[in-house]
Amino acid sequence: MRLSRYFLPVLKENPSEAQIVSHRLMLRAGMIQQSSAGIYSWLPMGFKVLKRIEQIVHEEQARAGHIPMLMPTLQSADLWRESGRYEDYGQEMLRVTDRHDRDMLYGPTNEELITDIFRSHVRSYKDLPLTLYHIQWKFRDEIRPRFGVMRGREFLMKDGYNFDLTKEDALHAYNRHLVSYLRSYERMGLQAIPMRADGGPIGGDYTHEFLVLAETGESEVFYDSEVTDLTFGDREIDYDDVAQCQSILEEFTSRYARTDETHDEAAFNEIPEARRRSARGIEVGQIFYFGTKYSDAMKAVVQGPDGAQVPVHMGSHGIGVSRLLGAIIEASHDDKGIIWPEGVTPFHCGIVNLKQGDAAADGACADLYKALTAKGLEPLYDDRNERAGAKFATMDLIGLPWRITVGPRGLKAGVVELTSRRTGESEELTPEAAVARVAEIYAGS
Ligand code: P5A
Repeated sequence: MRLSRYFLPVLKENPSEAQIVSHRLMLRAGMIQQSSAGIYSWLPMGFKVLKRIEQIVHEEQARAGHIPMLMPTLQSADLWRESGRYEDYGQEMLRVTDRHDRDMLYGPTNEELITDIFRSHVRSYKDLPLTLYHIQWKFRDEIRPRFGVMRGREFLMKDGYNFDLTKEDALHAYNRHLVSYLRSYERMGLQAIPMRADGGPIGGDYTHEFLVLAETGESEVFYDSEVTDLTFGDREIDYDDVAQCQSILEEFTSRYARTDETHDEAAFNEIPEARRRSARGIEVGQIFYFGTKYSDAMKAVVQGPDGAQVPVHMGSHGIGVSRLLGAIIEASHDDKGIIWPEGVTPFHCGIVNLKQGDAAADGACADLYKALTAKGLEPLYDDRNERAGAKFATMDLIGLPWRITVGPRGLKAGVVELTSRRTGESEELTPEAAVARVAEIYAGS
């Protein structure tokens, strides 16, 4: 993409409504625009990152054997009356009436709708296990929408639902989700720690939230500092291997790590004092096992191996896709702007032309652009007639992890400059070597 032809409405001033750095930077970098309280338009740069995050989620769900689909945003109130949640959900649910006076709602989550789909089609235990998921907009009429996309009213969620014959099978589905989420967050450059939590309006008492530690986080958390040493890394996972998934769950959840809702002071005090931590975190996902809560209420039964009709065991599993942009920026920025992890960056590399209009510089930039594109990379070429300082400031603000700077002086010596946004370190390389370096950095991601 050439910047002169893109739509990147960066703001020079700090927007006064933004209280935390991620919100401020998303507005300044022209990623989002508020349309009303807690509801945002996703401008091209923000939209691009949102899609990168969705892509990672899809890839990791596919590995786990979970099946993508799409359910609507508007749902009939009748299904929610069946489960009993229509009244229980309270004012967070946005209720609407259609022209025939039918009660509808903008889905805050989809347990009822998916259970209805399941019971319409699945009759036998032989069709289990089954895990379906989608990535769809949700609406929760939060009392205090704030911090930009962190606590929105309309927000994008990945929500998955497992259907299993037995509790044991459903717990394996739970473990699969835990493993696939750990992998997903790591690919996004985040450490998200699973912590024992509360079931809230979704239900069930076996649930973990995934928290990214950050001072601006809304959740209060308590943990053993050893949990921060755990990384998932590059392990081979067989998602059908029950014992392997269980051992990963144990590895990541056996140490004390809880949100304030389930915090147990006595258990916490058993950790050696030097390892006790209380901090704040951003909840970027949550997984639940709630047994037959919905299948009992909505009569989602299958014929078991002995011929009897049994309610299925279920769980639901969510990732806060739009919230993740805020969480990633909270975890990765400096005073000049965003620093995107390679896994989610909107463009792989910036190209800054120090002397637009200079034939050699223009030609070298065009060649770099072509060569990077040929390697399957997406560069953002700042071809505007701006001072070098302004171009660097924009690149630093929008946070592309790598920048190639091209100027007539360097070109005379046959080199361009490759700079890391994270470390600020630069290297002089031939244009060919710079392309090869950038391609190598992204290989495999
Ligand atoms: C799990 C999937 C559920 O709704 N039902 C389907 C279960 N879980 S949850 O924890 O309530 O939500 C899942 C994730 O969605 C994000 N989230 C939000 N993001 C932005 N703004 C909000 N107002 C908001 N509310 C929830 C969180 O990341 C949460 O973990």
